[in-house]
Amino acid sequence: MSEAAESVPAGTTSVRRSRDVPMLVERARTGDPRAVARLITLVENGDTLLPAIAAALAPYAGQAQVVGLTGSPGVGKSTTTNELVRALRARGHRVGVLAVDPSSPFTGGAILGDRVRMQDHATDPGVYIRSMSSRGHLGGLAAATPQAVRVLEGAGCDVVLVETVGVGQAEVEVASLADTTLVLLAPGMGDAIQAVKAGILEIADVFVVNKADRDGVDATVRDIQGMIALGERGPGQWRPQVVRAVAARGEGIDDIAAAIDKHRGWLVEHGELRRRQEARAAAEIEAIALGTLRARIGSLRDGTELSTLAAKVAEGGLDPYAAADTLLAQLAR
Ligand SMILES: Nc1nc2c(ncn2[C@@H]2O[C@H](COP(=O)(O)OP(=O)(O)OP(=O)(O)O)[C@@H](O)[C@H]2O)c(=O)[nH]1
Ligand SMILES: [Mg+2]
Repeated sequence: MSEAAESVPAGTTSVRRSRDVPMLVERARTGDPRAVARLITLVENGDTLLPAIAAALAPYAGQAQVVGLTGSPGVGKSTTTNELVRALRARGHRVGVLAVDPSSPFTGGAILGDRVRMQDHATDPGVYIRSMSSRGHLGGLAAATPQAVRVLEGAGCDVVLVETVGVGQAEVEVASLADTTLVLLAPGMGDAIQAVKAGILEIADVFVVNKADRDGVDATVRDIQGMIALGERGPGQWRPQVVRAVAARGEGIDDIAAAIDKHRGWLVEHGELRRRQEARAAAEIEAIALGTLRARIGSLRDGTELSTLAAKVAEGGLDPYAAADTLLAQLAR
C-alpha cells in the first residue's frame, strides 16, 4: 500500500498510482480516463484491491451493451472496431474498447497496430480504448475481462466492444462473455473450417465476412450459410446473421450495426439478455472461487497437511480420493 499516493491531493500523479478505490471509482464515474486506466491496471494485475474494486462497481453491473469481436489475426477486427466506434459515436453513445489477446501473457506488437488504427478516436473523450493482457491475473483474461467491462460500465460507457485475437478455445471463452458476439472471417483464409473446429459457430451471433473486396467472398458466405443451415436450432432460437463488409473502406458497417441491434432486440424479447448476464456472472464467480482454491492448495503444498496425507497414501493407509476429500474439507474451513 502506497501511503504517499493517498496523502497527495488528487491530481494526475496520485490518480495514476492511487490505491484509493472510492476516489478512483468516483473519478471514473465522471469519466476521468486516468482513473479508468488505473482501475483497469489494478484489475489486470490481479491486485489485492480487486475485491474492493468489484464491490464498488457492483451497482453499475449490466448497464452497458457488451459486443465481442473475434476472428483470426489480421482479419480486420480492429479496423471494424474503429468503424463501429465511429457509428456508435454518431448515435451519441459513449464507447469503451477492450483489445485482449488471450494467447499471450503480454500484449505485443499487435496492440501498437491497434492504437494506430484506432487513432481516429484518440482525442474523443466519449471513447475509451484499452489493450489488456492476462499478466498477473489468476483466472487469466476470462476472469479479468468481465471486471474490466465493469470498470467501463461504471465509467458510463453505453457500449463496450471487446476485441479478441484468434479462433481458439481461449477466444471462445472471452467472446462468450459478450451479449452479442461477432465472428469475423475473410475470403480464402480457411476460417470457416477452423471456426467449426474451435466451436466458434456455437458462439457467433453475427458472422462478418470482411475483406469483401477480395476474391472468393461469395464462396465464404455460402460456406457459412451452409454451416448455419446444418446447425440445430429450436423454434424461437436466434439464427446467426451473415453480413459482408469492407471495413477498410467503412463499407457494411451500418449493416453490422443493424445486425447487432436486431440481435439485441431478440435478446431482450426472449429474456435471453438476463440469462446471458447471469451465465457471465456464474462464470465469473466460478473463476474467482477456483482461483482462490488454487491459491490455497498452493499454500497447503508448502505446509504439512498435504505431506501428511501424501505419506499416508504412499504407504497404503489412505486412498487418494479420501485424501483429496480431507484436503478439500480443510480448504473450506
Ligand atoms: N482488403 C482489405 N483489407 C482490409 C479490410 N479491412 C481491414 N483490412 C486490412 O487488414 C489488415 C489487418 O487489419 P486489422 O484491423 O488490424 O485486423 P485485426 O483482425 O485487428 O488483426 P489482429 O489484431 O492482429 O488480429 C490491415 O492492413 C487492414 O488495413 C478490408 O475490408 N479489405
Ligand atoms: Mg486487432
